[in-house]
Amino acid sequence: MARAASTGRTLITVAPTGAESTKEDVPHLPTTLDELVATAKACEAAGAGMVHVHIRDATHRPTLDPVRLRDTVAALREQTTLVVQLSSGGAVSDPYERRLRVLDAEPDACSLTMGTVNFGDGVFMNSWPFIVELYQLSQEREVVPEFELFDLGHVTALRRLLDGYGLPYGGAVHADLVMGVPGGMPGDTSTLVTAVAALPTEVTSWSATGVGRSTLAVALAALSAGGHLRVGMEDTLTFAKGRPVRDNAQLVERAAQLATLAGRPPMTPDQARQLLNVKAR
Ligand code: KMH
Ligand code: ZN
Repeated sequence: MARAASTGRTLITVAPTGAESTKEDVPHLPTTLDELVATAKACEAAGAGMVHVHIRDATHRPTLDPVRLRDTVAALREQTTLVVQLSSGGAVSDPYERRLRVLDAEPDACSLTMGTVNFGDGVFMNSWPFIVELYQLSQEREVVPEFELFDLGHVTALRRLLDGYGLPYGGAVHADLVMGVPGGMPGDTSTLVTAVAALPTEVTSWSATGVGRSTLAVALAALSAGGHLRVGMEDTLTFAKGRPVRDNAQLVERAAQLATLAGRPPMTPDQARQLLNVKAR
């Protein structure tokens, strides 16, 4: 069923900010560049190998401003050794043209969502032509995509993409199951097992993310099935029932403990680079 993690180690990706929570509601959400870098450093120390980045503007609102994106990539490269993955998803309101321009910032990796999904009260649009254009751009710019799969149909779309357009830059195929989004696949063990069994054989590694209350259930299921983990305040703001998340490092620390308990301790950023075969920049 599940592909075993070949390295014997777990890639922990931290998604510290996202585009959905507001600074007003969550004052400790890292929204400034200084806050983002500080959280990235703490998460690296706690066991993260990659950071999935959404940025905010001066008023803490989500933005895909090209200059800010470049500055963010530069600052994260300077102050951490994490693999830097920029979100190409942005916020549900971001137009395709701006999402494509994310690659101008020359990150190590980018997210690439494999289909449209209802996203709470909004719709996260990813038409087939857009997916293909973003994929071909990632190949051209030598940026490693992480295929975000919010639903089982997105797994089918990944099969179609690889058949039609070949392997990503670097040749490794990394997918992330994003589970528990209202409108996407549920975050539970049986769904994870089904989705993993359906992954194309070209997939060389996969991780899972449980949104909201499904965080722990999905992390435990992923570890038992040989997968990697994504955690962070983009995905959950509750550490345990009635206990808000302290910060991103707290979520990474717990993921690292679970991974260690599962016999596959966290991999270093360098090992993450090898796993994903990112370009040396
Ligand atoms: N903020 C969501 C609408 C991604 O980063 O690529 C999209 C998202 C996925 O978070
Ligand atoms: Zn994201």
